[in-house]
Amino acid sequence: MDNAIQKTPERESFYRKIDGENLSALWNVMGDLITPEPKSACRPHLWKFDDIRAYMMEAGKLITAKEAERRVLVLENPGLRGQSKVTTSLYAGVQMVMPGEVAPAHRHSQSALRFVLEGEGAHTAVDGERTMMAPGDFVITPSMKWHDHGNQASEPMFWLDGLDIPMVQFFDASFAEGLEEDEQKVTRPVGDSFARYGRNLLPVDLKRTAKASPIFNYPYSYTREALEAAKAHDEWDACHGLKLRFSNPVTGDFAMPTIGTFIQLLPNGFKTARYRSTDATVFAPIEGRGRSRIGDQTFEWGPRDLFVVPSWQWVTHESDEDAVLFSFSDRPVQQKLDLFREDRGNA
Ligand code: 1HN
Repeated sequence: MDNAIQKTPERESFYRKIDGENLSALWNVMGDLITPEPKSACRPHLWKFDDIRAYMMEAGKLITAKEAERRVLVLENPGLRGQSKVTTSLYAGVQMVMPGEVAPAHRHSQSALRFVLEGEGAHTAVDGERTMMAPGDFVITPSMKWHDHGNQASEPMFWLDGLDIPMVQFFDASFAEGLEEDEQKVTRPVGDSFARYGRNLLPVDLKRTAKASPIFNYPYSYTREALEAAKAHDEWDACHGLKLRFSNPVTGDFAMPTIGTFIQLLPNGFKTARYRSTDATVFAPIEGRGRSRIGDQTFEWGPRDLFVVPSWQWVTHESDEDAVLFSFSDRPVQQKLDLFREDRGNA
């Protein structure tokens, strides 16, 4: 499918003629449409958290969370500039909420995840319930659920936002609205959904149609415990170290319908075997240091740095200390559409 079609004056004049009729010849573009392997404009890249943090503090002097609605610096993939995309299908940004600030309530079709990077004691409210946030916590905001953020603590709070914005854009399916008040009414106590759904118990006749997990904060303390328990048994995978997937306790599926989220432990000195998959992935180390080789580039990372691995590029990770990496991708969507592929090299 790579053969370039010869040009002749007759053909060129034909193309010009049909162009005026909003028609084009498939045989000139087929090779770009149907590639033998994924070809992506998305490029590997790493953002240092310290740099982003400094720019965010500067932004904090320029605009309030309220005026901005969300004070976020968007992670723009260098191969996809101007499109607010970290990968072809996903959006990512770093958000800051200063003490005393509120990011006002709104809701939209796009699903969001938060992965807390720094700070303690700020909260997010989702669908009438507040949750306090701490570093390493993974929080979800399902499609069309009201959400607002606030910080009544004394430190600025930083987190990574991941949204399915480019997917919703692709389907032209975006709806959004704001609320009159800055904060939505709290109707349930803090910790309610985790107490109900985070204990391996479900209401006997539960009939849930929502696709997102009823748990909206997966606290890092529990996540870390799960990793540590598995670590005690040396359950190392050659490509991933020890990798877990956040799940919806009702369905066993991913926690969110459009975004897959993962947490992985790489023990001190571990070097993974090469791996590639069709789901371009955003990584957020939260503990430890190391480096990742993506294609022919090497990226050194430490806690809170953010990096992106494009679709179908070989990746290896290496850690200098016990390292914990959060990551997210569009894997749930690709799997449901029978598009997901992975390649473990020879491992
Ligand atoms: C959003 O609602 C949040 O709720 C963050 O914190 C980033 C980017 C685009 C559209 C909506 C949030 C967002 C967003």
